[in-house]
Amino acid sequence: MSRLVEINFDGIIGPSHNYSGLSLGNIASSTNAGATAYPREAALQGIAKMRHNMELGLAQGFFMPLDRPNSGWLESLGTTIADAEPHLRAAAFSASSMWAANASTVSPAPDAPDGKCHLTVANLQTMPHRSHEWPGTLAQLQLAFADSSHFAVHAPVPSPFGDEGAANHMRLCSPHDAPGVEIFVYGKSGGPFPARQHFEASKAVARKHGLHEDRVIFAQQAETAIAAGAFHNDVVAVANERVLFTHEQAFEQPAALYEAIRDKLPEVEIIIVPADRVSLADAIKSYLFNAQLVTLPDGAGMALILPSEARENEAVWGYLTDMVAGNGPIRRLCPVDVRQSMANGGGPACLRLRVVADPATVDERFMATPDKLDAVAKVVTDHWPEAISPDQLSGPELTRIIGSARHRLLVACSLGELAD
Ligand code: SUG
Repeated sequence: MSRLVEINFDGIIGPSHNYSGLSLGNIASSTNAGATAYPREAALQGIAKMRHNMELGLAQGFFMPLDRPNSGWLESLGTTIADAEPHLRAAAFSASSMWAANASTVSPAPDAPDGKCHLTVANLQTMPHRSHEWPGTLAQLQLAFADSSHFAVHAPVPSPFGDEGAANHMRLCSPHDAPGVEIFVYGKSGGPFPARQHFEASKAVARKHGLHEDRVIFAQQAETAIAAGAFHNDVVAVANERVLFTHEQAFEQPAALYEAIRDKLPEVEIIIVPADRVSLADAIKSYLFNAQLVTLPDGAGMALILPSEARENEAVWGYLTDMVAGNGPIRRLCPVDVRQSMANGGGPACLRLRVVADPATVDERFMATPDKLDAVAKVVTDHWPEAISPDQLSGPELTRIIGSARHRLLVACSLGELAD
């Protein structure tokens, strides 16, 4: 019998993690440009988050870091790691596939007429350093979800329509294994910053997944939110089962969106955080909405797995503690330390891709167990570079260390076939 649960697949933070300031409109990335990064510490923080969530009783999977620097991509641009201009070299080294929320858009089986879980790999074409992720990500999705009686993995939406995956997609349902309402959030303009998710890409994904138009909503991201640094919608809103937790200023036309949701899912609970309690600036700085909103087992309600930065912001923590003291669906706050990722604009929710599926239908090499996480942590501890500053990226020795570290991880996880 099939048992559909939400599985969180975290991107293991790769050995080339660094701060090159590559993402215009992502305030943390720009602010920390040039700083020294600590890949080993970063990956161990990510592993600790996975362990934390497993201890809560949640299903956990992971994806391997991609092969970096991507010399094939540089070759297609007529250059090499040694000769590339610094901005291209940095783009080739980026460990950005750690943010698995941008790997793909997922429509679980109960939403699709063919009864399969559909995944479209995101093209991420707005940012050069992310635009070359998709072939490596697609290879992993095709392995992890190879069982074609349960999954359909789709190629990316073509250019010029930027698609950033699940970071701009929310699913409301009650509970996970019931048919859901899928909300595709796109951007039109972000003032000085790019709007990364194109409306045409959102519509294409919904069509490719075969979703019925009655169960789909398209909503525009607020221009002011993008301009304030919400480069993805998951920086200002998160949904889980029948709960939408959102900042008041996340959407261009919030009232129309809430009405459309209530119309399609009357049992929805919309928790709107007002700007006079938490400003957009505080929401973006603390990443309070980039929490994993999860349903705890055994009827214990929902929990927010938050970045520890949210606890350090008085306005944010004040709001959250008042909220959990009330009688709402969110019962628990769990801060986790993912500071290394946060300094590049990636919170707990960015680091994971949610897939509602029966874990028995997923290639078990991608499913986490405590023992496997011990083995992953050992490879990281022994082989991930301790520190990388962007001016070190040109050295051949660093390229060798990063390549061999990743290779050891693939071997430890029996995923040698992803070697290139
Ligand atoms: O695409 N940062 C990522 C962060 C992605 C966060 N994901 C979600 N919100 N789901 C980005 O902007 C920074 C890389 C650098 O500057 O070195 C970066 O790519």
